[in-house]
Amino acid sequence: MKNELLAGIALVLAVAPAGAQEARQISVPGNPILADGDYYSTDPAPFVADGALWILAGRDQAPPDVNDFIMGEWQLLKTDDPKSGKWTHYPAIAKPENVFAWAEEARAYAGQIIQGPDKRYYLYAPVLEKDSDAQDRFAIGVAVADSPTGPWRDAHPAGPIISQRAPVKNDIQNIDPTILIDDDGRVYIYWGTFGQLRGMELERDMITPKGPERSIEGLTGFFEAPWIMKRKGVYYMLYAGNRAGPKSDCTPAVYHACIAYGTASSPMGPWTYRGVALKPVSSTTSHSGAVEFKGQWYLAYHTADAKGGGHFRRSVALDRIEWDDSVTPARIRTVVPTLRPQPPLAPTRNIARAASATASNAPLPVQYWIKSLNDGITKAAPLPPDMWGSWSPNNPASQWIEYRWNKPVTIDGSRIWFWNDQPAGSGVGVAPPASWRLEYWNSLGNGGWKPVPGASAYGTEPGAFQDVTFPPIRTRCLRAVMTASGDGKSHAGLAVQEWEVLAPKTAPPVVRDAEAKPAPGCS
Ligand code: FUB
Repeated sequence: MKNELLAGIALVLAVAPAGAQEARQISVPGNPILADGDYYSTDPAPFVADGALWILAGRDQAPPDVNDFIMGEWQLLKTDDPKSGKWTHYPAIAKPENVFAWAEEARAYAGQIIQGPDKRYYLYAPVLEKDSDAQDRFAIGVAVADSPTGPWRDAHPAGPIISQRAPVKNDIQNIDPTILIDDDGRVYIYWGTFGQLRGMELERDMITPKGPERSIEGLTGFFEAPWIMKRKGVYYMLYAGNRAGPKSDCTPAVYHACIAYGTASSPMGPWTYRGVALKPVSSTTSHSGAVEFKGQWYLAYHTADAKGGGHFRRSVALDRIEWDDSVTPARIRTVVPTLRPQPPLAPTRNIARAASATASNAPLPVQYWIKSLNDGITKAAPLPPDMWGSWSPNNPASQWIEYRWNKPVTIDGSRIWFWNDQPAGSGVGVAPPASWRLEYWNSLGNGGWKPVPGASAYGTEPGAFQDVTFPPIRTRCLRAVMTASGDGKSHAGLAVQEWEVLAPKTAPPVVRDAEAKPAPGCS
C-alpha cells in the first residue's frame, strides 16, 4: 500500500509554485499529453525557451453537455525531451481578468508566447473586452513577463492593441494571433477567424501597431488558427482550413477542419496554398503550432481524445513534422498523429464498425459526416458532423442509410440512435422518423432489397438507442429505411448519431442465407 502511494506521488510531484497553482511533473506514454480529463488543454502554441520545449495552451472547462468555449485560464507544458514523455505542467499561469484590467473572464482563447529582443516574454492574448460597444468584443492584448510562467502584466494597459476599433476599425472577430520576429528584427502579427485573415507589422517594441492592417489572401480554405513560421528563408503559414466536400483534400464535413498550409517568400505574401499538414482530428476545431527543437520540427495540435473529451473539451498532442526537401519550397509531409497505447476494445456484438456506410442523400450536405454513423460515439449535445443527416430546404418523404461489408455477415439485431431538433410529426427541421424498417440485400433468386422478416417493434424515440431484434439472417448489405415525419405540407429532415448492427451472441444456425456467394454489389 505504501509503495503504491509512493508510486502515485512520483507521477504527480509538485516542483515549483507558478502563479496561484503548483506545477507538477507528469510522465505520459503519448498523446494526448494531459489525458485523464482533469485538465483539458487547447489551442497549443509551442515555443523554445531556456533550452526546453514549451507549449502554451488554453484550458477547456465546459461541462460535457455544453457546447461553448468556456476557457478560464492559460497553462503551460514543458519538456526537455518530447520522446521521454516527461513533462512539467504549469496550470493557471494567467487569467484574462487578472492580467488585463479591461478584460472579461472565461475567454482565454488561443494565445502565443514569444521571446522579444529584450529577452522578456510577450503573451499575445485574445480575450473579451469588458466595456465595449463593438459588435464583436474579442480583442488582442499583449502581456509581458520575465519568465514564461509569469507573473504576467499588461504591456499595454491602455487596452488591446487590436480590436474592432484599434488600430483601425474592422468588422472581424479579432482572435487567434500569431507572431513572427523576422531575421532582420521586424515583427509581424497575423490573426483572424471565420475566413478572415489579417496581417500587420508591429514596431520592434513588440506592442505598437506599425500598420497597415492587411487582408491576407491566397491561403485556400482559410478558416482560422493561423500559425506563422520561417524555415530556410521560406515563410510558412499553417491554418485551420474548412474547404469541405467529398472531393476536398482537407475535410469532408464543414464543421471539421484540416491543418492546411501555404508558403510565401516575404512576410506579407503573396501566399501560395501548398496542401494539408494534418487531417481532421476528433474535435471539430483544429488548431496547431509548429516549432523546431533540437533539430527536429514538431506539430502541436489538439484533439478530443482525452478521457471525457469533446469538441469543447480538447487536449493537446505533439507529433513530429517531416519535411520533403526534394521540392522547392520544401513541403510538410502530412503529419501522422500518434496516440498513447489504448486498452483493448471491449468485446462487442456490434459489427457496424467493420462496414462502410453510404446513404440515399450521398454525397451528404457538408455539415454532416457519414463516418459518424459507425464511430461508436453518441453525445448528449452533438454537433452536425457527429451524425448522418439529411436536412435540406426540401426534404423528401423517405431516406435510407446503408452498411456494406466485404464479406457476408450473420446478424440478428440492430440499435439506432435518432437525433432531432423538432418534435415527432414536425414538417420542418429535423424530427424523429414517422416510421422506419430494416431491409437486407438478398442475392438469391431475383435478389433485391427485402424487409428483414420477423423484426420486433421499430421504436422512433430520439436521444437513446432503439433496439430491434430478428431471427438471424446472412447478408452483405443492410439498410435502415426511414419515412420522414411531416405535417401534410412538408417533411422534416432525418438524423442518426449512431447505428449498430449486432452479430448473434453465439453462432446459431443461419435461418435465412441471403448470400450464397459474395455479391459484388448490393444494388
Ligand atoms: O479555443 C477557441 C477557438 O477554437 C480558437 O480561437 C480557435 O482557433 C479554435 O481552436
